[in-house]
Amino acid sequence: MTTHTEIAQQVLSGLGITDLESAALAGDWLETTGDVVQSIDPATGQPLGQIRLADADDYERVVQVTQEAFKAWRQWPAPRRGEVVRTLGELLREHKDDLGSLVSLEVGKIKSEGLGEVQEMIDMADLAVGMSRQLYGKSMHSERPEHRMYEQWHPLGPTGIITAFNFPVAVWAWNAMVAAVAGNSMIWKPSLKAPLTALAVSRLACEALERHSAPPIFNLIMGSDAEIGERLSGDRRLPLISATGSVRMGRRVGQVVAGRLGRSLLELGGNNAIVVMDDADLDLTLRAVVFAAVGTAGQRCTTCRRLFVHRSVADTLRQQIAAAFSSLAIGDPMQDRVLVGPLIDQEAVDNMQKALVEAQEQGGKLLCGGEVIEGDGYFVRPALVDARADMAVTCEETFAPILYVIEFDELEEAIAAHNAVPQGLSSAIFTRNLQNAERFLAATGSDCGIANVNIGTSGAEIGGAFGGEKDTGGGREAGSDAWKTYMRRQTCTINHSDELPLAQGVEFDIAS
Ligand code: UN1
Repeated sequence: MTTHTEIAQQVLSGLGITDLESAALAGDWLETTGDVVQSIDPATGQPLGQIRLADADDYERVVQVTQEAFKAWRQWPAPRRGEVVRTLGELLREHKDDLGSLVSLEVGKIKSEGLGEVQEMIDMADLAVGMSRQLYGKSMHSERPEHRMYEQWHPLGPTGIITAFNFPVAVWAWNAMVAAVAGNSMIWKPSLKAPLTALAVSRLACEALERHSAPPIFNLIMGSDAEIGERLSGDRRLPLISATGSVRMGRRVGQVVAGRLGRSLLELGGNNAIVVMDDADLDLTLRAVVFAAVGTAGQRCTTCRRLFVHRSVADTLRQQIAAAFSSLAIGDPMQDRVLVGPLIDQEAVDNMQKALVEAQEQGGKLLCGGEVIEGDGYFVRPALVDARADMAVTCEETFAPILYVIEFDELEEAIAAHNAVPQGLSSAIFTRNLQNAERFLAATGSDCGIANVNIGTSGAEIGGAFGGEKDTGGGREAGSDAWKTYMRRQTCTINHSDELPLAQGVEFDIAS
């Protein structure tokens, strides 16, 4: 039988990556000089490969190449930039299966979700190609005669992209495809828990550039948050830093970038909830809740962590969810019928156990699951916990499959509890009643960036803007006008008269 490590190595060598230690990309692959880190397969605990991190000199070289590339790339017409992105999308289509396997092996999500992640990149490329012909500015009517006003959008500059392990490549694509058509060059700092996938995708990005003789706009640097993350955030040569990850990381990035008056785009933690009304279709609800709670082993920022259930249907739904949780196939994410793979590492397992202890100390009742599965890898059973909204642990994001069930009587009460957490990413209501649905979506309803009806909290499409409020950071990626964040806006006023009238009727005649 082929081992996971062998499959990973085959995928990488199929893409021409044999020397894994050249793990930075600055136009060409760069021999880095920092520490060596291993990429660990969370399903076996075994190494899949190793890479060498970048040090301060490597960082400097990557930034300089990225800066130079920007100077050339910003002069390419946007539709031509779109052609490069189209080629990248085609390469991703060609290598979808291999890349899907690599995602699955490196971060432990099931193969179908690994493939879904690559599809999300392809969708993003398609969206960005369309955008490359739609970077519209408006024209305005000037208050002054024979004057014309319009706004135009220019490329912003070299962009830093910091991504997390759980969507190791899709989130890069959300940023990179749009940043590229917007005319920016970029530096990607991937999670050190998923470096091989980042290498593989960067290899294809390089190939797309080579095919069009384009400047090296897609660059890569591997390093820790403390070392490379800090450098990127504080670097005035990078006008935009897009960061996806924990609230703690995002708060730091946001503060450092704000300190130099740069622009940041933050997509941070969620603590998403589903509200189930007494009139909900329970079969639909059950399927949606289980996917939202245990998909990607509860490690999506959109994972459903809190379930508000109307008291009249709570017993039924609780039993159905407990039965579904207990019969889930947990195991090797590359195997066909498995639905739940491992957590990313031992720390994630420990955090889950800690949250379960706290939940019980705070008065919650463990209804099923929560056990650590003995043997290799970081496998756990999804946990269902009877809880109350005032339990502190339900206000935190624990990146693991724990679902807190909270009963309610009135929708208003559920909405108030729903909104009473620091995070504001995704939310959903299950109901067949129009009034309930509309109340959830109204300005007084869900306070999240995403609000769904009869659909779970996870699995958003790239056509809609993605992101959330409060501690989630306020950023929006993907979606129709995402490109504006990656561009600078310029207002132009042109006087084609022989006079010089001033705005607001101001008189200033130097001849009088
Ligand atoms: C994330 O977990 O950071 O909506 C992103 C979803 C995916 C993206 C999740 N399309 O679940």
